[in-house]
Amino acid sequence: MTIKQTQFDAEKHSEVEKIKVESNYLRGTITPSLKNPVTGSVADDDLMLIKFHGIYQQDDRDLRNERRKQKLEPLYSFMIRARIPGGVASSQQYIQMAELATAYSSGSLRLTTRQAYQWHGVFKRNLKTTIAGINKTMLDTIAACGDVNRNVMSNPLPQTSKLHTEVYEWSKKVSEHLLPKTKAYHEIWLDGEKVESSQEPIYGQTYLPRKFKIAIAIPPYNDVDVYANDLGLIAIVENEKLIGFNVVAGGGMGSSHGDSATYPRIADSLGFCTLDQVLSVAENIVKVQRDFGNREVRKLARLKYTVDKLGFDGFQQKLNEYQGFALADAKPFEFVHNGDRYGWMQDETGHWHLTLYIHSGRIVDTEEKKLFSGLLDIAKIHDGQFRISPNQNMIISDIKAETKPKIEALLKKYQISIGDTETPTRLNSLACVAFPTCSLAMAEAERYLPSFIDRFEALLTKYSVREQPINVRMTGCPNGCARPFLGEIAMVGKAPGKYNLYLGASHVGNRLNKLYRENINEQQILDELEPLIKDFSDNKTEGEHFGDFVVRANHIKAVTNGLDFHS
Ligand code: SRM
Ligand code: SF4
Repeated sequence: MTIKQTQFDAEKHSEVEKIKVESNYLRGTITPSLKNPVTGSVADDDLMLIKFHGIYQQDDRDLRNERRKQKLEPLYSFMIRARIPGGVASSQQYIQMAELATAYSSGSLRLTTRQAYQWHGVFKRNLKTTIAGINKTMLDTIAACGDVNRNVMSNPLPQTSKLHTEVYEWSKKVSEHLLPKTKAYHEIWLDGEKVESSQEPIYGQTYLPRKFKIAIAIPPYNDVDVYANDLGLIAIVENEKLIGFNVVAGGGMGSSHGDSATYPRIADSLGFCTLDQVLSVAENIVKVQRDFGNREVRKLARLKYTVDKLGFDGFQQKLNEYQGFALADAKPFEFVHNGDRYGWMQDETGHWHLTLYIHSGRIVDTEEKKLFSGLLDIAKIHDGQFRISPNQNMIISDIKAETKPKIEALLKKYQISIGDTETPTRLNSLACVAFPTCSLAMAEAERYLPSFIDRFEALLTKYSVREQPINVRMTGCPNGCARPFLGEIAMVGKAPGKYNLYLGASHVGNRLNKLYRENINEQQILDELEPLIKDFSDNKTEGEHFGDFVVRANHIKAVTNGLDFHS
């Protein structure tokens, strides 16, 4: 079959498509923008292009009004995101990343819900040095953002070293395979040799219509929230050997308040692929999206909308045509939850792994706790890895038996939690960044979640269900960065102090939740939750989770398909 790749259409396509096509493969005017001393920002068109290089321009929203009053431009700075497939870094790399945070950013490292590191608050004058520093650690920021495939997630699986290594290698292979091939990144940030033109064999000049995300899960753990991805791979293991992956496609969380054309969606099952088919399947799903995704309206441009536009059968047929083969039937598997497993664990090689609870992934020193310094000291005596979990936590992994007591002593010294003092609900809670750095935030999330959980825990205690693990997720807007629509309870920001309350996702991450109450404040949320928690306490069946209970007890309708999310 001959594939006719989408060409830019100035009449129909959005402004962003024009910027991409005129950028000479993502170069734009980024270099002159960086040199312009008059402003702390970059030129308008470059705002979009720097995302492909792993960078977002932001401003401190806490200071916006004050600076406006003083007739100053906003306090611009940049957020840098590393591409780090599977979230795995060596101790040495961790040390170097922490040093960059101290030297050039606001002094914290932020672990993301997609297993990446973020540096916030980097000023324009320090951007090149910071990116060069990240590259010196043998990591990079290419395609950490932008209309391309992003960081490929994989289960950090501390229980078995062999399977983790095998699956992690796949996350690297898929990530490398789908990387943009333009030399713009090396030219701009690393002073690489100038190349006149570039080729993008997979993406073409206009790249993808929108971001694209891939995650690999290893059942029974769905900690990557595989169904929230454009492409999900579910590892199938037989006789302790990885034989291939079940393929799911068309997942995503983002939506806009009040716009029912947008909706979160759970990925559909396409079948099973063998290991030698993986790269072809990933590449061809990307190509179908490249050619059939919506390039006119960006908020309808994710693969999930392409799948619904073509219809599931139509999408599958296109994919078969592009890849030249059909997938086999999906293999059986089971997920048990989508959270992390905290504390110490020993693998089959005798090495230890420690999962630490990091509130919202923020590694920072505060008056109360020196988490940043503590992890840095641990990295200095540990010669294994640091793995980020898909839930913003840190796994110190491959710890030798003789290093374990030394790490334990440092944890004690710095009072770092191994997840044995918090409630299961706090451990299962997630919040996105939101204020003060996120330009799209409508309400607080990371800074507010801990105090909300304090009050929610009081409710759980009152009704004797404090030990129940309930997934609570909070975001500052409906873009869904903490995957709120897969929370058994979710609060999605509507306005300062006001949230939409969603209920009824499954505990294993394979069913969406649904809007329960709109635009309410903390007290109203707790008042709404109290009778439900009481009912849960009185009437739950053995082993039943809160999300399943509220559906069974008819408090909320189950959402089996993204198209039903608003109905
Ligand atoms: Fe996100 C945009 C933070 C995971 C859906 N996300 C943003 C931006 C960059 C705001 C912006 O565009 O200006 C946020 C920067 C805040 C800051 O100051 O750091 C932001 N997203 C994050 C992170 C850091 C949240 C976190 O607390 O960890 C996560 C970084 C992941 C990474 O390492 O790559 C993050 N974002 C997600 C996820 C979860 C996931 O992928 O598993 C989602 C939902 C899944 C999905 O994509 O459907 C998500 N982010 C979005 C969207 C909505 C996309 C859509 O389809 O509509 C936006 C807005 C956009 O793209 O226009 C967005
Ligand atoms: Fe920002 Fe909204 Fe994402 Fe939160 S969910 S980080 S507020 S874009």
